[in-house]
Amino acid sequence: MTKTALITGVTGQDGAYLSKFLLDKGYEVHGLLRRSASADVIDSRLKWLGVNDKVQFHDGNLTDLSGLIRVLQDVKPDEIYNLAAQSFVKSSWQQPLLTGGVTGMGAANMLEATRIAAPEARFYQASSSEMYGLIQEPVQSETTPFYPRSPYAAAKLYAHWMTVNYRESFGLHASSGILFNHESPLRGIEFVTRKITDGVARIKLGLAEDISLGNLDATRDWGHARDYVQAMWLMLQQDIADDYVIATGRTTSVRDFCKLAFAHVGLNMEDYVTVNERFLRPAEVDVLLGDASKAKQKLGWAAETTLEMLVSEMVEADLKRLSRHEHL
Ligand code: NAP
Ligand code: G4F
Repeated sequence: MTKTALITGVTGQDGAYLSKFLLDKGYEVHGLLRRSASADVIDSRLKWLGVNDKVQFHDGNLTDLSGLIRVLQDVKPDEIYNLAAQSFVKSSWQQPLLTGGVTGMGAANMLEATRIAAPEARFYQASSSEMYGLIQEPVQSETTPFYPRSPYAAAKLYAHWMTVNYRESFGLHASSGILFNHESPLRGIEFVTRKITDGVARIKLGLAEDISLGNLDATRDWGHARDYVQAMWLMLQQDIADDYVIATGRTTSVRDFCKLAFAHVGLNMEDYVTVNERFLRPAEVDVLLGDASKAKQKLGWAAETTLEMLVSEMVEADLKRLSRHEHL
């Protein structure tokens, strides 16, 4: 029997990869679409993956509970993936209340709408390694205490505990995926990996002279979004809902990510990268390194894409995109 999924954040990086993954599995895929004046570009990621006309869109916003209830009543999903958020950490200091409202309360709205209108549906919450913040253990697992360092992380932590709470209080099949950073050619241009690969491609093509970055010493456990959406789905196929860390188990500095990206086109990063205070944060998450052994043992999941593969795929995609004057 065909399964039905509803994805919030369907126009984002993960929403696009998850849509493709579920459509390939034979799902009927519905997406929540927030109203935008830029309607002509809003489905550009789905288009890039060739699935924009296979997803059924529904107007809605995470901040509007009654609208969410109506969408759930219409769609009657078997699975709900709550991926929508104000997801850019740096912006969360400029817009702390909006971030709390969308990323925190928005998730609570989705849980509440599910409880009211689709209590039998399985629910996935997009939690984040950013919740570990000022890390309390050198390698972070499901049992590592959280220490959020940004309004974004505090909002995600609220959403995470609300997910656990709705599971324990109301018996919802609600799982929380604590995903470490995952990237792809569809990553937003404001995030550091894509900013670097786009910059490298511009420099190589003679369209730019340098890249201005912030903290080069921060390290992240970077994987590929395509691998990570599989883990989301696997969580919802389990009999019992639970929380899982999803990570590669390797951490790399922003500086070393840069070196790899420049090396891919035969250039040295030292000749092109400058540091600008503008890109520093009021509080930094210095290191993230995940232990995904629970996901490996219980879900049979492990990251397939190495950092080298990810960097080369992203640089190549940006070279192609810029050569064709395409934008994303
Ligand atoms: P993304 O590319 O920034 O996508 C965010 C999505 O949320 C977009 O579709 C956006 O719509 C939508 N959205 C924003 N505000 C909304 C609102 N008020 N109502 C409805 N939709 C709204 O994020 P991503 O990288 O795909 O990440 C997916 C989720 O995983 C996010 O919750 C993020 O915080 C979390 N996460 C990401 C990572 C990572 O490394 N990528 C790691 C851990 C957790 P528009 O297109 O209209 O802007
Ligand atoms: O790419 P970033 O902006 O990602 P960040 O802050 O780690 O957040 C991402 O991953 C989280 C999972 O841990 C998600 F929850 C969240 O939604 C998002 O997807 O920054 C990565 C690192 C930071 O330490 C930052 O200070 O790169 C450093 N950095 C150095 N220069 C920069 C820059 N970040 C950005 N965005 N721009 C720079 O110029």
